Amino acid sequence: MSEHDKKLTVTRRGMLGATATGAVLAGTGLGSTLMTAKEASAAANANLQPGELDEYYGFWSSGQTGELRILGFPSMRELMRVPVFNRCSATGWGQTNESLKIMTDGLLPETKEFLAKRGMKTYDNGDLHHPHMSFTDGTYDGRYLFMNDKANTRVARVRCDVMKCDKITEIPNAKAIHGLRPQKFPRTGYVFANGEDETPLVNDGSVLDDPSQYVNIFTALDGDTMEVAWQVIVSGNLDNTDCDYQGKYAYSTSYNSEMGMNLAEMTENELDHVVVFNLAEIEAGIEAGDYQELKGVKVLDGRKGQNKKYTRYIPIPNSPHGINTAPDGKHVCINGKLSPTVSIMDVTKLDALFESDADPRSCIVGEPQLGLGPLHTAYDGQGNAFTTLFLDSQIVKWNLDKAIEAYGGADVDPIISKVDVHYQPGHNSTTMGETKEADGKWLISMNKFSKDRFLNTGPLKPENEQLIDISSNEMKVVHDGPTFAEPHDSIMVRADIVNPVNVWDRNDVTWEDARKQAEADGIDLEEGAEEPIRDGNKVRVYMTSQAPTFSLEKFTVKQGDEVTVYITNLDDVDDVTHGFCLGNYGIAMEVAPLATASVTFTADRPGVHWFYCQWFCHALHMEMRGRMLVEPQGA
Ligand code: K7E
Ligand code: CUA
Repeated sequence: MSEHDKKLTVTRRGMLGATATGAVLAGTGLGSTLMTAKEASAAANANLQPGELDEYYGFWSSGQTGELRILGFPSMRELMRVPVFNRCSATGWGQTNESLKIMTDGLLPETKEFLAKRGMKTYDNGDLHHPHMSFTDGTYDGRYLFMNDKANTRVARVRCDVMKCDKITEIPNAKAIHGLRPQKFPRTGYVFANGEDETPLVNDGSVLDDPSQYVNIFTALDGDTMEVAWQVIVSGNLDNTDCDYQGKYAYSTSYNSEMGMNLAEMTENELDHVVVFNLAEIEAGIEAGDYQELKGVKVLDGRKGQNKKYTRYIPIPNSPHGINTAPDGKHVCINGKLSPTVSIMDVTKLDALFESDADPRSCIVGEPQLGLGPLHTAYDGQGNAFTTLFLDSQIVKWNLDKAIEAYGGADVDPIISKVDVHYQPGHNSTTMGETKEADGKWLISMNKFSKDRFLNTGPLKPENEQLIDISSNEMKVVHDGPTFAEPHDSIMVRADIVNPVNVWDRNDVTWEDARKQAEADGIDLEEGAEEPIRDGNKVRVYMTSQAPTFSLEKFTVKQGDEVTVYITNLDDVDDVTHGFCLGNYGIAMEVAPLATASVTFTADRPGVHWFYCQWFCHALHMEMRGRMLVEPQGA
């Protein structure tokens, strides 16, 4: 591209940005399409040239699609989809033995029984809202990503070295895990997870339509083992959660302190609350035996009115939603949703609530009115906050210190600027914004509706994630990015923190079971076997793959055999993934470089069945195929 063409591209993109912000700029006389040099350079940075790499990884939820997505920032190119709670046709997630082990190991026994009756091994849907990375000393450490499943009450972990899910834990006692955050300091550590829906503590049918006996549960998992560390019973449901930079407190919003069962009851009170959890007191309570054990978990009672030192309830105007700790390590913004305010909590004032029973509102040091429908707040690391206004379809940039001064009576306006977004933003996030290394470069507004922003796709339309340049006081929308069902939250992580491998380590634990079985059969996974190993009606087929062949061009089994196919990909080359797709058997899986993958099925269709490599790997990829010969029963 010539310098001249580059300039044209930049200018055109700049004009689009100016159009998007037109409504705000119009009133200020700044609604011109002329760009300053600084504006042009910011817009140019968002428009990567072919082959250029992004500066940030974006880790994206996918809502009811149930997967994790990886995007590049600022280009907003979608780079990868990582199946987690969903069934994936491309990778075999939810079908391979390796993925089924991860998806079933952490299920409760009662769930396994329930699913077995429906002929299922695991759930095949999920609702993934909140992906967050593990921390060490207040910033991302590139080890893991953690995420919730609101649909089926689970928490999952993705390994950042291979970008695959390695643990899924179903949370007992709680219902509908929603808000989720990893401990920031000293490290993760705990993963905090909110139960959104209230149910009887023992939900076995003995209590039904008696909401006075329903409770909500706050859960802390151990991020290293993914086992539940402890739970706390609370009053009111739990929405979003976050924690401090000191390792002392976690806190959750509750939009239904009334414990109402319908809309009118749920929104009755003027004030709901934030529940603050005192981690040291909870650990001491466990040490002292002040808990009941329920489904193998130590459950403490932190309900309102218990006056135990595990929790405090801070009244917050009507139905707060997002809760976000600022990179200054001191302030926490609680977003009012039905109230036009954001409440600023000072974490250094929390000790007093627990030690001296001070007025719970004494930790609130600011409560600016920002606009209609504040849902989530992000930060630039320079003392400013960015709050989504769902009803106003705007992002508001405001200053924390000024809001605190105004609360103290000073005549200052904390609002710096507003920008229109399209339309109805929920979450927003900034580059490194939920760490102490927030760098104030970019903001993503995750808008629930796109309406007219893209070509019409029928009644179901994409969401619209808008990239906003926040390097100056005047926010500029520079890119529209359509997304499918239905991201809620995202994080943007500096690329140097995330360093995935190119090929698997042959000693990886993922195929430990396959390795053990091969050893028992006297087979080397890396060599495969020439004939299937028969063990009653169980048949094990060991193959290797190396572009463009499988080590077996055919194998023979009997109708009714339970067949397990193990494939080890010997290609030690980055980006040479093979696959195994068995036609008309509904079987397909990915076999990544130097990985082993396996799948088990019953060979109940006699005849000739071709299998083929379904990941394009070589000029002779079409030729990479073979036959499964199934002898009819009685033959
Ligand atoms: Cu994080 Cu959408 Cu689940 Cu707010 S929630 S928008
Ligand atoms: Cu191997 Cu395509």
